[in-house]
Parts: sequence; C-alpha cells; structure tokens
Amino acid sequence: MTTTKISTDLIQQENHRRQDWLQQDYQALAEKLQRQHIDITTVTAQAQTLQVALPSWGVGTGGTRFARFPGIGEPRNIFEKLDDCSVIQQLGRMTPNISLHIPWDKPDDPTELKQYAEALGLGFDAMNSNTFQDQANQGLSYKYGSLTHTRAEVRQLAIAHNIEVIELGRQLGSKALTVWIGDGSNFPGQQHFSLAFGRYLESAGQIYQALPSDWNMLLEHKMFEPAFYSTVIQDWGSSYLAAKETGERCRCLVDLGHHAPNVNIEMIVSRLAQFGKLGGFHFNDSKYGDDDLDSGSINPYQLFLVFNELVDIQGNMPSFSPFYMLDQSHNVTDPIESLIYSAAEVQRAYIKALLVDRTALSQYQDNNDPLMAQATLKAAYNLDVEPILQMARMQSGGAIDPIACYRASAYRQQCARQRPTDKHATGSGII
Ligand code: PSV
Ligand code: MN
Ligand code: MN
Repeated sequence: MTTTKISTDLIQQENHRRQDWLQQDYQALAEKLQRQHIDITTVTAQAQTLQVALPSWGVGTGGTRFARFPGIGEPRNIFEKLDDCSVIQQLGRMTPNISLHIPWDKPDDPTELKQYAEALGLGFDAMNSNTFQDQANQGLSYKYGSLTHTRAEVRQLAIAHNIEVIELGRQLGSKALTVWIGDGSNFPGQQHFSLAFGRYLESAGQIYQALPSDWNMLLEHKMFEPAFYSTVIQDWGSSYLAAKETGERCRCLVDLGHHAPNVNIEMIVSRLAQFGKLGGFHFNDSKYGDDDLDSGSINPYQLFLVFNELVDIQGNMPSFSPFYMLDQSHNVTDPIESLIYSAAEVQRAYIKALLVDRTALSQYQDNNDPLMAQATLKAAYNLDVEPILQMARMQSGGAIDPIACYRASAYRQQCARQRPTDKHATGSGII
C-alpha cells in the first residue's frame, strides 16, 4: 500500500467539482481532433506514459550567489524531500522517479532510503555526481579541476567519487550516472585545451569501466560557469566526442540552459539522436544563461520544437528512451508548485508534438514549402491541449487541477509546523 501525503478524498472532491467541465472540454477537443483523424484517447494514453524525474535537491528553495530566501516548511533531509516529491507525483502523476545528487542527498543507509521511497510509490532515476565543489574533509581540492585536474591524485579522487555514486545508485535501483563537471579555466593560457580534454577522456574511461552492464553514463555539457574563459565539456561537440570515445553506453545529456543564446537546441537533439548518442535531458528554461527557470516559462515553443524532434526520433526508433529530469532552481515559488507545473509543461510540449501531422510535414519539406511546413508545426503548437493533460492526470489518479488541489490541502502549512526553518537546508542554486 502506497503512503499518501495528500488525502485521496480531497483529490476526489476537488476533481468532482471540475469533472463536468472537463468532460465538455475533452469532448469538444475530441471532435476537433477527430476531424484530423486523431483519436484523443490514444493521445491521452500516450501522454500518460511520459515520465520526468524530479531532482531531489529541487524541492528545497534554490538561491543565487547573492542570497537564498528559504521558504516555509522546507525539507530538512532526504526523507522529507522524498515526502515532497511524493506529493508532486500524487497530484501530477508523471514524476514517479527521483534523481539524487551526491553528496547533497547521500543516504546513510541506501536500503532504508529505497524502502522509504517504495512506500511512497517512488523509485530512483539517474544519479548525479558532484566534483564541482569540495566536500568536507576531502583533503585535496577541486579548485583547479576534478576529472581533468593536472594532478593524478585529484583525478583519482574524482573518479573514485563517481564510482561510489554508481555503487549507491546500484543499491537504489538507478540505471544511469550523470556526470557534469565545472572544470575549465578563467584565463587564456591557464589550461592546455587538448591535454585537459585528454585527461577527461582517461578519467571518463575509468568511470565507464565501473558501470554495470545495464547502465548508461550521461555526459552533460555546459558552455560556461563556474569556468568563464573555457570549459572542458562546453558544448555538444566535445560531449559527443567524449561519449564516442568512452563507450557504447556513454551518451550525451542536453540541459536546455547550457547553450549560448539562440543556439538551435532542437537541431542538436536531432544530431545526437541520429548517431545514437542522445542519452537524456535536463529540462528548465532560461532568458540569459543557465538560469534554471521553470520549464516552458520563457520559451515554450522551443520546448515544443525539442519534443517535435523527440517524437520524430521515437517514430523511427521505438526503443529510444532518454532519461528526462527537471533541473530547476526555485527561488521565488513554492518548489512543489513549480515542479508540478513544470512537469505538466513538459507533458504539454510532448502532447502537442504528438499532434503534429508528420505526413503533411514531410510532404511540405519534400516540396520546399517552408510556409506550410512551419504552419503544420504551429497548427499543433497552437492547439489548447489542457483537457488532455487534465484527463490524463485524472485517469491516472491525480488531480485535474493539481495546484489548486495542493493549495487546498494546506500541505505546506502543515510542513511549516512540522519542519522548523533550517537556514542551512541544502537546495540547488549556489553553484
Ligand atoms: C550544472 O549547471 C547543472 O545543470 C548540473 O546538472 C548540476 O548537476 C545541476 O546543475 C545542479 O542543479
Ligand atoms: Mn543540469
Ligand atoms: Mn545547469
């Protein structure tokens, strides 16, 4: 029996109030889609299969390098973080797996944590290692790099950490390791580019050796920060080269916030997938750089275009199943609300991508009709698919309006009473 943090009666009551309107809206959309020979129930069922992992650290309020403004009732440890994740899953029904960041959310006893998660109906997605900051009492420092450090003993420390994270993940039932490093340089001349990349390949190779045979290793690139002049794995090109050199189950992870402004991310997605190297995503949105804003909050069209590629790839390769995670920093919202909302935005982009008339699109492409090609994409993008999202959630046991239901539950106020403010609680952000 799954332990639930929100009363199932409350979800039913809240749904009951909205059900008639939902039926009407769903019916109207069904008829509209029928005219395009699309069966709404098939699309709803497909929408229900989409899963996006929650970052354990994302349920704590984030921060910037200037300040962090803690919210009330923040989780104080990994168990309370799982409690919050279970609320997101209970209401939204598309986030049953959690991605841990080690050592931020390192469990003392993985078996105990696994059991705790299972009781809440949760499992574990990709594990994230952290060699971008020094850990307490680690002796050697990552100040000048980790997997690419000039000194072999520092590289060994970083490699050993990644192997430890794999071992933890194995005990938790995870199937992937995500590696993002901040290694790079701040001054021209500080680092020898090819030697540093060579050291990365050597270190990544050693981590890969420790990878269980049913695991994937995901290399995450990022253009800049914390290194501001050069970054070792700065773009998809370096990521692809490293993944290719490292091994078959080593793939690239695309974080939407890690690119130069205006870069065509959807085309990167297509390129990587075409050569079997697209392994996963970190969803978020950005206006200026690696802002870690909520998915779909700034550029929902880009998110749709990314999913347009993903659906296209899936059509040609049914086994294609990248790891999806939300990687966001919630500074001014309740993280639970942001994560519920963001997961739904990802699902919305997916649903719209499913509705693209691919036969028409490829004909317009073949006939060099750019206006109608983009109009075909826009026709799907401009549809209001909210009734599909709502129906998918309701049929899966979630809430038609998850934010309203969450607020009605007063879960956060309850947490505020049970979890006195801990000014030192960890969250993403100050990195
Ligand atoms: C780095 O900016 C990053 O995107 C990596 O995925 C880190 O693990 C994560 O942020 C922390 O939120
Ligand atoms: Mn990321
Ligand atoms: Mn990032």
